[in-house]
Amino acid sequence: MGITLLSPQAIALEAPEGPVMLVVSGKVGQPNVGDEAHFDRAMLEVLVQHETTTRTPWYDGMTRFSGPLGRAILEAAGAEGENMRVVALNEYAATIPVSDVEQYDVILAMQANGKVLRVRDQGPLFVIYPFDKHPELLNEEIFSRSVWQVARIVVE
Ligand SMILES: Nc1nc2c(c(=O)[nH]1)N[C@H]1C(S)=C(S)[C@@H](COP(=O)(O)O)O[C@H]1N2
Ligand SMILES: [Mo]
Repeated sequence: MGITLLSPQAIALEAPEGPVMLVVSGKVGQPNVGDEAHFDRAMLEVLVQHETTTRTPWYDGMTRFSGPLGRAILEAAGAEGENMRVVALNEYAATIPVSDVEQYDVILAMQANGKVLRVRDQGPLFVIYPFDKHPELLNEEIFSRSVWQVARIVVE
């Protein structure tokens, strides 16, 4: 099933000014550095944000995560694809179907309980699914898509 996320009105993506936190490559229709879309922290902060308060296998008790919606990142990059290959700093990678971010409010969390996620606490970006709202997500397949220390997304 082909999915089009690029709207004709999409605003051109400006080049990053600060350190690059996320590189989106592959099927990117809205590149800002070569054929890739690079995002610094400020650029990620102006995308549509979402808060997810949930239990996870990685933190004790309920944790409030916040960050841009996965679909907002894809839209900003003008991404058109079926899958996202999400790659961590340590090269761990998982494939997330684009349908997941359309169906669920999946975020790339930049903060947990109001504190910026540093690399040492699984930042700078942590894929967080809304587990508490959708208990069907509590399974090993979705856990394996819950990539922390995200550095890159390849849209395929
Ligand atoms: N960056 C990174 N994210 C990752 C992983 C990893 O090794 N590195 N492991 C994944 C897998 S396979 C699972 S099941 C969950 C839970 O991993 P844990 O049981 O080691 O906490 O995190 C996922 N996210
Ligand atoms: Mo896993």
